Amino acid sequence: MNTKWWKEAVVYEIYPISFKDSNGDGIGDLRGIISKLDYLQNLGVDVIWMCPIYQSPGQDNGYDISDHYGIKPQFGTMHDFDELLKEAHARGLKIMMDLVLNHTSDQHPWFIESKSSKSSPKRDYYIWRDSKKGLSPNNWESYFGGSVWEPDEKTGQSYLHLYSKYQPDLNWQNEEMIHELYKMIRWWLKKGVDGFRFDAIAHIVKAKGLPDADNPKHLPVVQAYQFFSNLEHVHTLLRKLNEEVLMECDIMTVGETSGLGPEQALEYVGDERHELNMVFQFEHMTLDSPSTGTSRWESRSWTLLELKKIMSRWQTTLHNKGWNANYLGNHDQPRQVSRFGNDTEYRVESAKMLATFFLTLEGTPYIYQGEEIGMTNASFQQIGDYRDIETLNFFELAKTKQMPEDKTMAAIHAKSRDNARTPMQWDASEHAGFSDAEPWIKVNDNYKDINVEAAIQDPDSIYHYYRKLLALRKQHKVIVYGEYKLMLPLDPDLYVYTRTLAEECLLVILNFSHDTIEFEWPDQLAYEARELLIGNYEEVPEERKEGMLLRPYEARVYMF
Ligand code: TEU
Ligand code: CA
Repeated sequence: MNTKWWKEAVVYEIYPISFKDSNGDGIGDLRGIISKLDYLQNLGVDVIWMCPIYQSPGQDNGYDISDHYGIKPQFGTMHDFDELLKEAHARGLKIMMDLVLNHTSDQHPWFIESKSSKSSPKRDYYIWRDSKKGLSPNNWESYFGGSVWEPDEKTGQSYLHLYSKYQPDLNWQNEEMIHELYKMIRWWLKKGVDGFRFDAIAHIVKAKGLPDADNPKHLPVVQAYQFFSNLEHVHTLLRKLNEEVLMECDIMTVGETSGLGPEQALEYVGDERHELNMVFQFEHMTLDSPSTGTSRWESRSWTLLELKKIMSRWQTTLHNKGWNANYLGNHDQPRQVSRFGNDTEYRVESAKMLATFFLTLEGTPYIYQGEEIGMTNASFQQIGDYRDIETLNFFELAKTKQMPEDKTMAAIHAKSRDNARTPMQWDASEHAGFSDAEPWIKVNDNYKDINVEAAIQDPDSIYHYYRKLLALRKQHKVIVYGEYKLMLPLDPDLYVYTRTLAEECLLVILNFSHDTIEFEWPDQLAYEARELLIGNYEEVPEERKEGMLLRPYEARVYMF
């Protein structure tokens, strides 16, 4: 068993702009985070992953960096950052930074210089091409809608951007640029940060020649993920980054890698590869989209059988070879309880059930802010209440395609990234205790019922359930390292698995349905020796070996 501190850690993701405002401008900030460190310590997490707080025009809430060495004033100062690091460390909490290496802001001095002329020494830091007879250099579609190419009048060339046009992609064929990034990463390491999340790292390499994607329907732009995702050369670059910069430090790394399966993930996280500790996979995040190749804004209903299949493949393929990162939500995804649970009648039960799930899988769990109190999707009625650039671009594009507005809004309610970006709900006071002023984005209407203060006072709350789960994880190594085995693979309502480490065995039973479901105790597990470790219903009726009834969204973890 290859033990590591980052395997035993639980990560809490903070979206700084929406976490806690300390100075009454309606925007979350670093001093706000400092004021909540005790809260996080009490919850029992170990690492804070902080989404970008660098200098940025804020077109994509900080994922458009204009100075990697500076803090955006709305978040605070470098002094505040240093204090946050110190205060976190004093509480045994580690800080993981978000590194955006695929692109910068169009306001970054490198890009301003690159754009200034074809002969600029920094021209090659980005990806510039001539237009083809007034057309874009190729037909690739950007993640945020429209072409990946933005024409520039001054030099008559276009630059490539996989995300918004405010986020030009860096050219990883330029050694000088790469060395500038190394220098920057070393600078943060020297400050004592404990890890990095590598944003969109799967995309830093683009296919040679930037070829057009097949386009049988003659669309103006088409999805072309295969030309800029998980290409072989990414691995060489990551290994080099490790050799030259990361290797000596005992930090933790996680890469954001959409579009791969577990076998391919091993190329990033395999023990012998020396690339990343773990990656965020996206397979379970596409469960409720019709298929690859369709817009991520389309929805379909998903089944538990598919979820089991996907998660089981990741669990078994990586066991003893690499390491998983487990999450059900983040700042780019809808709220987990709204998406995979039930955010009305069984909100509390299903939020606890989902927590039981992703906190008892093999891998490092990532809790996204607000999940520990069961926060739900934003579901704003007016488009004017949305702030996310991807959502707003989609709305405009849908309009030009004459999509009926109710259909557009339904898609936004289901999938918008703003679902999970509303302010953290701290208490029942005005603006949910997030700020004294009107927040940058509306607070969810349900904050009077769903908030941290109420959750702390209620011993049966989701919050206290998370605390218990996190404490159990610290106590029992089997939860961290145990081998996963799926049981009842064909049961459409129950997700059941065991985790085994030497003599210790865990049985996890999760009812994903809103009905009461019968469960037969598996013969191979010693019923008599069982001990209920945790369950999400306060009272557990008399247990039975056969025909044990599991209530809606019930979760139980037994130990042998
Ligand atoms: O997200 C990137 C991201 O989600 C894509 O790489 C993904 O493949 C695609 O969206 C699938 O739908 C990161 C950040 O998490 C996000 O907030 C940023 O907007 C984005 O990068 C650009 O920096
Ligand atoms: Ca503020």
